Amino acid sequence: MGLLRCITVFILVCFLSVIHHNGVEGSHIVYRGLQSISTSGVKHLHRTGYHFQPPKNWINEYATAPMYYNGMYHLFYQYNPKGAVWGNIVWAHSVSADLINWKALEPAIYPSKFFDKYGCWSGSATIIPGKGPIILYTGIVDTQNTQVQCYAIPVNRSDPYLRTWIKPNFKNPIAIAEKTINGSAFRDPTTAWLGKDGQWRMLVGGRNFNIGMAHLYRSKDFLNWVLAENPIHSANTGMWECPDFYPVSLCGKKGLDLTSIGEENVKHVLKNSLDLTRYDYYTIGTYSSAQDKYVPDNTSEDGWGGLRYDYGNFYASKSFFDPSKKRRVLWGWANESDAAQDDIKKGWAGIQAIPRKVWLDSNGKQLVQWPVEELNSLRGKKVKMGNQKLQKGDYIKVEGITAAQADVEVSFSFSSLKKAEEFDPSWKNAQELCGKKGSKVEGGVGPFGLLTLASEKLEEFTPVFFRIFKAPHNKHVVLMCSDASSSSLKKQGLYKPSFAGFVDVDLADKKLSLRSLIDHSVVESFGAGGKTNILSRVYPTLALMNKAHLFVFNNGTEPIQVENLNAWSMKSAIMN
Ligand code: DQQ
Repeated sequence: MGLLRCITVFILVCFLSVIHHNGVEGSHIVYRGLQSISTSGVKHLHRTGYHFQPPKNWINEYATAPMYYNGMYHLFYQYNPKGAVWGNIVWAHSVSADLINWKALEPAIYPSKFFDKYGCWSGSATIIPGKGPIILYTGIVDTQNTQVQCYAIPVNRSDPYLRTWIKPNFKNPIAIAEKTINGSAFRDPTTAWLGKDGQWRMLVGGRNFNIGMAHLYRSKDFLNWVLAENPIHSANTGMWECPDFYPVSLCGKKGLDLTSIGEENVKHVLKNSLDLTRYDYYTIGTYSSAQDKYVPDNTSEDGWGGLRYDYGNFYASKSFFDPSKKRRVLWGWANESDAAQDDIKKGWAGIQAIPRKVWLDSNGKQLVQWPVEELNSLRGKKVKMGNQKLQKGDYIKVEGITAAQADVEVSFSFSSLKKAEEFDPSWKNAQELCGKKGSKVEGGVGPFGLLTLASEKLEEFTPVFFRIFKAPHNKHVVLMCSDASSSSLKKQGLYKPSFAGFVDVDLADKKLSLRSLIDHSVVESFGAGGKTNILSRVYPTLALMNKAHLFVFNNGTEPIQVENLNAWSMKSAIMN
């Protein structure tokens, strides 16, 4: 990192830390005057067809306590029943048999006790062998946002929907901030795991000055919890929200449940949602159960330059083990990129990314994600394109599907990398690079990819594309972009970033693949089989419904071959 960039980042960290040191820390922007303005009518314009959303109002952390129990998937999410901005938070609850079609139930957890009078914030579910599920969540006890950890249990665990939850008075709250802990930065308990020593363990996100951390608690009975002397891990990154800690198998895509934590033949993943950047970062590393310590591998950087689940709009995610398909499933929340006033007008805010299966890449250095297979049940009419050459400047329309609500899988190939542009090693920041070298800036190998949500005459479009650079020692750098800068003619109040990430992929076969899930105001893309993923929120004004189009394009001098493209119109899911 250049000296100037280091200084800028340092100043930014200090500035943001100062804001966060005012004693009351909440993480979401609070619009007191707006949070209880009830919705006068829901605008359907940019609502999604198959990405989860409730009928109206604000959601965040859709994936608070995801779980599979007795044949049903449960989703609880942070919800404002009174308005379209953050506030009045309760745990809304939906259930599904397939992770795609959802039935809304009444809120499961809402303020009702002295320990959660001012809010029921995020948490997790743990299924206790022989006893059933228990939810751990953060209660807000006062107007200073003082946070404590609480528990709730279902009234009737043989109810397939687990509709009603209670918070027993006995031992609730189970953890309050001790003197060493900052009580307004102490939240989001993880799923607990049972150690080989017979003790349960859970993590709670926290911050001490600028050090983000995952506090470790132990319990013999799930009711009496004792703070361990040291956090399981910490780093100089600012507050850690919604930590998630789980084992991954060293070979294959099979998921593991938390009983494998601490085993020798597995790796461990620690994910933190960094409040200062509002992105989800993870490291891959080793956990020693003897010391109760997690240490990231030296290939996994801790902090703002580290690996991200998604290089777009994806935050406060949570994973769970799905025993029915022996997989780990990851959920993330995608906030709006428009202004709070827009959200009030449209009567809703926040969607959920498509649930993703997650596993360790064969290189052992990163995770790979892919939409759960159940999504394919929504695929309708299919069109294909194959052996289509794209010369520099070609834009070829993919006809015959509903391009505003579609699933596209494409594999591109090229015959040589000779024309790739030189990579300047000072280009550390993919998003900055994509901002400079957008889809229209001519390159050598790339930019090539998909033009999603495009209007007929290309006044609006969201390109998802690759650009390949030549690096020293015969290596190549692959940049993947999802660029919202031309996504909408609307000028005011929209955040239109050139989201981007580098893709660690072997180009020996001279091929790159891409999948994009397009859904009216979201383009969720998976590069190189899910190695680098980017979700963008966009608000077209022209590229709407049947006026939206899909293209393949190439703006590099090296011709690109569309080897195989399959695109499907997507049916709408049953959504709450
Ligand atoms: N949102 C919740 C908190 C969490 C934050 C409150 C993350 O529990 O830390 O709605 O966005």
